[in-house]
Amino acid sequence: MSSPADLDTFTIELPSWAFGNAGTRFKVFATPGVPRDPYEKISDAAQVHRYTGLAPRVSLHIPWDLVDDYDALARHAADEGVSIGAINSNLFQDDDYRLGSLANPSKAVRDKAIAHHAACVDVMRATGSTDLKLWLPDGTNYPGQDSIRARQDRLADSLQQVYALLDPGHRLLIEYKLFEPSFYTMDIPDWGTALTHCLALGDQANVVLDTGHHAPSTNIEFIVAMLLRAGRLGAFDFNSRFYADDDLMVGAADPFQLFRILNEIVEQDAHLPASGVNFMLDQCHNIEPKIQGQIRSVLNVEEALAKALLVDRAALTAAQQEGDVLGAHAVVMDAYNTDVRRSLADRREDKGLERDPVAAFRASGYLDRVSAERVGGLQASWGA
Ligand code: AOS
Ligand code: ZN
Ligand code: ZN
Repeated sequence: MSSPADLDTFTIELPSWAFGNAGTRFKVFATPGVPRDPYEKISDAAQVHRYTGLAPRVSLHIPWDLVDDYDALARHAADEGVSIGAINSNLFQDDDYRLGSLANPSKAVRDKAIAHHAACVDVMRATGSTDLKLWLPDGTNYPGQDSIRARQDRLADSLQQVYALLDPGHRLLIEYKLFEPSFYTMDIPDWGTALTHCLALGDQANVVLDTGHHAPSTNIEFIVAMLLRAGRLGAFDFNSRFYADDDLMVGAADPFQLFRILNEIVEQDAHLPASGVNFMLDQCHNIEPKIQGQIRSVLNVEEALAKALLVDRAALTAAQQEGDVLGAHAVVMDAYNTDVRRSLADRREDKGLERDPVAAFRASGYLDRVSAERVGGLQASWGA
């Protein structure tokens, strides 16, 4: 049975790329104090954990976070009080991938993409990461450009080779996306395709649900319920969208949707660490301050979870059994409409954290210090 005390074990993973300069294809705005290397990205991420107590892991992206010595990077993370989370591969920034990577018609290109994952698994071994995260940008732009079926066959074969690279205890997390960068077909456009590949691969393969990767009005909580039922919801990429893959702060565009998602999570006890669901953020902060944007996002997820934990499950089940449509709906809405901000601030205070993490970070002087120290900070490398 879920309880508000479950908040104690809930954690959120931060993306290293949230801390670098990001933007759209129109403009990348430079921000004072952005990290100059992966070490500084981890230091910034550690600030989010320091003020929220909620974000003890950082996802890396290879090659954006390339360093000579991953043991040293993992030690730096530990010194900062965090650890390395998922390792994200990159299949979208190489000229060889014009016609795709793991589904490319050319075996040589597919082999190159598979070899990149072998390098990512080496990073996992060096950093103690257990999740290899694969977002496949492959697809086609025009009917007839390539065979949809042949691409799936090549993809299945390549994925098997990537899966074979994993150690016991490693997981392959496969992320789907409706469109972009390909606009006619994506080779993994939806949860059905991702799940089909995961089921063929084996128990170590799970689906990643990025909240921005669906058609408008898709019922995402339904997908959450189905993937949990199948035991294959490996992770979230949380963010907000108004239109498509906007990568805005989670909980900003539609806090009610975030609550509905977490309500399904709590119903199946998937908020508990034993579920293995990795609650990650996949966001970019193009115009707002980045560390504060991450703090705000982490708090938004915690707030939605706190409300979902308030749902009176016994009353809800009783109302559902009795066919009391409005009664059941009221149980859920009562929880959503509860203001949990004060009780979460009280919890933070009890744990020795500041009541208002954003204000505390702003007052800390960290940003002024790093802005003076860091000159020539990094771009996130990609605005999505
Ligand atoms: C792309 O649209 C996906 O959301 C990816 O998860 C991610 O943003 C990218 O791979 C950065 O690592
Ligand atoms: Zn994503
Ligand atoms: Zn995305």
